Amino acid sequence: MTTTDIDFTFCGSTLIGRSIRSLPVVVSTNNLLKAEALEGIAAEGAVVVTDYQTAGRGRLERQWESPPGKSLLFSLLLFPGDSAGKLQLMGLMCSLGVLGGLTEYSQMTNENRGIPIDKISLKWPNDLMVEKRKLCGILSDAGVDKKGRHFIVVGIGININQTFADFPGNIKNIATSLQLISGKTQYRGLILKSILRRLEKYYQRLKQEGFDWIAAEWLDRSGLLGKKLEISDNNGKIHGICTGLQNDGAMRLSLTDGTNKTIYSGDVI
Ligand code: BT5
Repeated sequence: MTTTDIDFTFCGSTLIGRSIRSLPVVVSTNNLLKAEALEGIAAEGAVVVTDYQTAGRGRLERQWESPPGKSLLFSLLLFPGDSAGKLQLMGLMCSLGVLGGLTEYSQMTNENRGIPIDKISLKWPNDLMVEKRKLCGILSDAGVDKKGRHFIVVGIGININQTFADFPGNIKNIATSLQLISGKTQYRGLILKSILRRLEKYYQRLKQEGFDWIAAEWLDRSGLLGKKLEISDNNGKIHGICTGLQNDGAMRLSLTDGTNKTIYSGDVI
């Protein structure tokens, strides 16, 4: 499968995805768009999508692995105002956008796509999971361009048509794809458009209402409130019960010793 199965005609958005660039191969869509944003040569809402990344990145310089043509790998450029402290929220908003877009795509009427949407869950801070296997990862990078404008590049990697054989050994047991959960080949172009349309709605809402709804909506959709969580961060592992998210997206935990803790970054295990 190549980029030819991604139809990049207008996706119906006025901002997110009004300019979509499709490249067969790049180092990393985040690196490319961030470099352009720093130079001030990419417009708000610009999207770069590729078939293959030679050095796709996860958080903390981890690798994002994907064989050519099997995934949806894209980045988008946002100008959410002063971006200090907004990275986490943009990731949360985009994970809601991915879930909403996948839901819309799965309900397109002319064909049963076979995707069990109710099995897809949100994992803090911004993964989409199916039964403990990762379907989608999101990476947000912040910067300030030459004109002093704060920007955020959000990179999204979704496993679409991988079989187990396509995953390298180190992630075979922790990854899944839409094909694996549906038993069907899926259409990356349609999925991309559905996600961009959903992100457009969320981004317009953010521009009108501000940021405060994002964490609340994410928490509601995640079903994590009151759940026992184990989170690893720089200081080790922490166990606690989720008592909510702060408006900036940080996780609030009630620990077994009765104290409360706020976690700004880490991985739910
Ligand atoms: C992420 O990091 O999950 C963010 C991934 C973002 C990838 C997109 S693709 C487009 C854009 N351009 C980029 O260069 N990146 C973005 P993190 O939470 O740190 O998870 C990384 C970990 O996920 C790795 O250490 C592996 O364990 C695992 N992993 C790597 N590739 C995977 C895959 N295809 N599916 C599931 N898990 C994977």
